Order: sequence, then C-alpha cells, then structure tokens
Amino acid sequence: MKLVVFLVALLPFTVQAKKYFIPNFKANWHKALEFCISLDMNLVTVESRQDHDDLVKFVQKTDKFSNATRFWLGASDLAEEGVYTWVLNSRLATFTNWAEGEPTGNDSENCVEMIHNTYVNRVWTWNDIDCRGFQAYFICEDRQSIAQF
Ligand SMILES: [Ca+2]
Ligand SMILES: [Ca+2]
Repeated sequence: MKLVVFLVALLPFTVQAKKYFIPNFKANWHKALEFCISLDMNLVTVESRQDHDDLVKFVQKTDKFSNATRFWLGASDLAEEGVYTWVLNSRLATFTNWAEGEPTGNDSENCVEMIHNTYVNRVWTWNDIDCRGFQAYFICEDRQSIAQF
C-alpha cells in the first residue's frame, strides 16, 4: 500500500500554460486566424470559466480595453450551422457565454466575437457575426500542457 502511494506521488500532473497576445490591427476572422498561426499561435480558445476569467483579466490590462471592446475568439460554426467548435482542436464549444438572444444563428453569422460594452449591457459576452465582413481586434494564444512533478 505504501508503495502505491509513493508511485502515485511520483506521477506528473499537467498544467496548461497560456500566453495571450493582441496584435495591433483589426482583421476579419479568417485573416486573424491566419495571422495567429503565422506566429505559431492560434485564435484564442475559451473552454472553461477559468479560461474566460484569465482572458478578461488579460484584456483589462491591455490598451485594447475600453468600454466598447470587441475581439474575435477562435470559434465558429462554419463546418456545420449551429454547431460551434474551436479551431485549436475542433472540440465542441461546451462552455459558452452568449449574450441574451445570441447566437442569432444563421448562415451569414458564423464566427464568434466577445463584446464588452456596458452601454448595450454586454459584459464580456459572445456574439456570432459575419466572418469576412466584420473586422475586429483578435487574441492569439499559445497553449501548452506542461508536465509538473
Ligand atoms: Ca451560423
Ligand atoms: Ca449575432
């Protein structure tokens, strides 16, 4: 029994190290994704409340934070209407933070943005919008699983 406990204590656990970066220009969703990939990063993934809170804390410390902040997230329903997945890993977006009434849900709005605009009562909530016609700031993310002992 003691031996088992000892072995379990030796197993590593992994933590996710996330690094965010907001480039200094606006782009449509496809260009934003392309740019993040060119940096060996990806459009940001928000798979949990913790991811959400980390992201908000990060944005609040940048010069892109205002009372009317909006930026692309790395999720879309381009593959199948109404089914939102993350570009990072093609996983279903199980954690979501849609604004009331969103996603509007049609073929012309397929990419996800996050909006912080207290004038219209949107507090870090999500909206689906035209992937090509709309230009916004965007957040690139470098996400790595690091084994810790
Ligand atoms: Ca759609
Ligand atoms: Ca919408």
